[in-house]
Amino acid sequence: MKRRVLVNAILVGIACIGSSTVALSAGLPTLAVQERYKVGFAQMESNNPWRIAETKSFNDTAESCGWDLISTDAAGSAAKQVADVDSMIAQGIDVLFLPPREEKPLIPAVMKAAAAGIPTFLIDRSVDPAVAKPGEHFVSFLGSDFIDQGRRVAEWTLENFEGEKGVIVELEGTTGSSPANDRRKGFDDVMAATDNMEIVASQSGDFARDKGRQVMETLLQAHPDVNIVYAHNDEMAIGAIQALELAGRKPGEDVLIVSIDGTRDALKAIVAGKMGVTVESSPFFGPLACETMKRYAAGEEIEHWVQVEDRIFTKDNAAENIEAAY
Ligand code: GYE
Repeated sequence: MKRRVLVNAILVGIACIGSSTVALSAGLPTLAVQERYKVGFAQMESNNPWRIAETKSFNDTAESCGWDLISTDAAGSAAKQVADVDSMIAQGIDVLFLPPREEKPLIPAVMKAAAAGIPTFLIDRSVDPAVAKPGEHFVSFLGSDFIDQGRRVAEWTLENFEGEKGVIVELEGTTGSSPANDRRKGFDDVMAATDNMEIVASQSGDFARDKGRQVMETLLQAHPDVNIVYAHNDEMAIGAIQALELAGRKPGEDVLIVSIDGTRDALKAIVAGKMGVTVESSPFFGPLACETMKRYAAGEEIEHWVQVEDRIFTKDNAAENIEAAY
């Protein structure tokens, strides 16, 4: 950490002298060191606290990083997100920060930005790596290890579930998105190798609270014996808690709720004893995006995956983290 800060200070120093350096990776467009950058941030939707916190993080970083920020909101439509990127390219952005809603439909946006010579950083979600490649079509993916998040939730569940046989309902994120694909894989692989655990239903709640509640209501009819709910994010976990309570169940007592993100509502639910665990997935990408962009402009070769480290929140530390949560 310390070393990174030092390296950055030196790089910022180079930037101040005004030298324009060339990126080391072949095939990628270069980014001149400038005082101000015209930056595009193409957000996918704003229907949950995670997305709102992420957008705020970019807005809050803009001034100190010298960004003239063009932000859009695709309102949950991959097609609109592609169109938003198109329009940013037409407006002549220097850099693109893109959280691709889904892995495949956003490939055209990445390819068009690459063809237009605009360095692109994928933020918080990735695209299909078989088609669009870091170091070639985009600079880097900045984000968490979603397989590991799913695995950590599964391992915590195995250690803390007190029943004899786990009857698991899984609420998946947005179909075709990298966190939904990988959080499912990480969790399911652990459970598949465990005798007393069965995933009886797995369905998408689109990472949204309302959808999570509706899907849980339906799945509860078919699987009244459910005693573990794994949600791919906290918003769906909160929706599931609502559905369970409405049906007279007691989340935290007769159903163990486990999830990912670390939102304020989830931490409160842990403190209230309704939720067991949430593995962190931080939305505060602004400062990391700034730092990585500046390293790139200074000619440093950027790792293809700038990996974010995630904490884990349980009853042991939820209360003390509520205030800093979103
Ligand atoms: O977990 C979820 C959001 O892509 C990591 O997207 C992100 C996920 C996050 O909608 O809450």
